[in-house]
Amino acid sequence: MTDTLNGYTRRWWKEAVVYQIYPRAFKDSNGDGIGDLGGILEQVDYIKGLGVDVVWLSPHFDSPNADNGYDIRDYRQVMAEFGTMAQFDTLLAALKDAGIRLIIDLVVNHSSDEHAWFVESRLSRDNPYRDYYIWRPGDDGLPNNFTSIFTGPAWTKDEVTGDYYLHLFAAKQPDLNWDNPQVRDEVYDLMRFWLDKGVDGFRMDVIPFISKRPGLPDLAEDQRAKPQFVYSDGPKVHDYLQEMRREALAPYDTMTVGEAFGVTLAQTPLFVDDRRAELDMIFQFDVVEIDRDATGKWTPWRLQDFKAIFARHEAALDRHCWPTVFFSNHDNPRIVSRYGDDRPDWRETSAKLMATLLLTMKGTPFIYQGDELAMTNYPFTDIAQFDDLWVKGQWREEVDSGRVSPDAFLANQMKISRDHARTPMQWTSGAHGGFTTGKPWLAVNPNANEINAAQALADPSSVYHYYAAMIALRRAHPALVYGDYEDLLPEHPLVFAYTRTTADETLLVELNVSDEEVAVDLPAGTRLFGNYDDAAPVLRGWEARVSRL
Ligand code: TEU
Ligand code: CA
Repeated sequence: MTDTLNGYTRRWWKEAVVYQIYPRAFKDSNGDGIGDLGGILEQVDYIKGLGVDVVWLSPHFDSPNADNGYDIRDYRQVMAEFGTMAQFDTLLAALKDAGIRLIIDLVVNHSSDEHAWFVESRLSRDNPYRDYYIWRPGDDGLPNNFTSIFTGPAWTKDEVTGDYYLHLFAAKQPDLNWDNPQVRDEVYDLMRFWLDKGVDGFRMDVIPFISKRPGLPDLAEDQRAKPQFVYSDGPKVHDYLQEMRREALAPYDTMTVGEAFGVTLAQTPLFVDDRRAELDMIFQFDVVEIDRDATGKWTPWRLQDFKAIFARHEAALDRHCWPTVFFSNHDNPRIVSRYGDDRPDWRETSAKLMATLLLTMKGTPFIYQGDELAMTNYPFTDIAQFDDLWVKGQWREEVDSGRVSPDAFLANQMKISRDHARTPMQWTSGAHGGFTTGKPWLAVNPNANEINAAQALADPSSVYHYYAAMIALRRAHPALVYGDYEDLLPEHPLVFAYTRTTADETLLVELNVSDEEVAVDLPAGTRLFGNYDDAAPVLRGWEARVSRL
């Protein structure tokens, strides 16, 4: 595919819809309470039924699971709890048979501290692997004021040599030293290992963090609340990504998407402009940060500001750049609880509205497992119910120190916790939502008796079938992929209305982001699809409509 449409070069990954699987929480096939590759294999038809083109698998590599696999001990082994390499190969083949590509999670800003490289590295100052990580002498205390994204200092003193090593995440996630060419060669080598197996590309974990500022200068006072804007802005990141493309990716037909935590919209083209040969796409954090204040706590958001993000992207990204669209992932709360309305009367309608938005916006859409069932946030009431190391770190820092009350802490986590996304997939109304016959590693949401895949598959008007129909609609209308984007009502506080236009057609999307009836003055057009059965003169509560003008 090398032709163009509306000025864009057509590529399969621009036209694809991606489904993200967090294996630990997807489906357990052997009763140990942990999701696994066998479980995914059982559900290939379920995934195929949505009509998605690509699966992104969160880390499936050998790991001690300090951060649920985002701390890799061996990049060439499958996590024993998830299964075997033979099962991985079977899954890859089964997905290909179903017409689905597979991308895997490349976590190479850091490894586990149990990775053989780090085990060697910490042994002595002159170990050949010493320079695989970032060490500084420990005599004068912390080498600089960097903080870990997961709270506390980004340095840990290692008793063997008395030196500190850098970890921008947990202490069990030491940062690799990308300035060492041997490290880069190791990474390109392991990428080829998986590409040679037939994987179709990578989602790259916090990839902008790989280049560190020379001399590791301290964070300024105003950088300390959100250090990601410094960590993502090292001088060599683009050299390394271009080298990675040449050395590892170029011979293969891949898709790459970088998790660009801390990258601004202005910096985005530097990563994704196709003339630079770096990444195909990045995850920009504007949308998922809309309800966070300057310190990262939850804060209410306005529809006008939400809409403005998409208008800014349309203006800032030219025909050489391709966006992504995502409202959730394994690091964020559930879509329907956060942007929709998860009360019983509106849960399904508002989840369908969010599906309409996700699948009619410009950019490759990413669906996170369970959002196609309109799964909701978990009703957490106690710190003991959480699994995420980040929540536990924040609790120690804020509650144990007496700065924040337990109630205030829990109220905030109810809004933002990553664990909302990580509770097990709800397959049936049976015990543990049909996720496992054993004891699940994280509790299943008590609403699984009503909200589950068996129910959704049986109900033609379910959110699952709505996703499938929206994906089919997107496939049938190239304007929904490549069309120009224009916001028709940027100042409206309740309605999001926009067009997607190519030379061949103009589609109008109308979304009432509220439970009130609203009348808007927009052209009528021919109704193609929506979350109510019929056309009406007003937009009803959480109504979503797609029409052709
Ligand atoms: O996330 C990077 C990251 O910084 C997020 O945890 C971010 O802090 C959060 O989304 C802000 O809302 C990646 C992975 O997605 C995450 O699961 C890992 O824990 C982290 O890297 C470390 O590998
Ligand atoms: Ca299992």
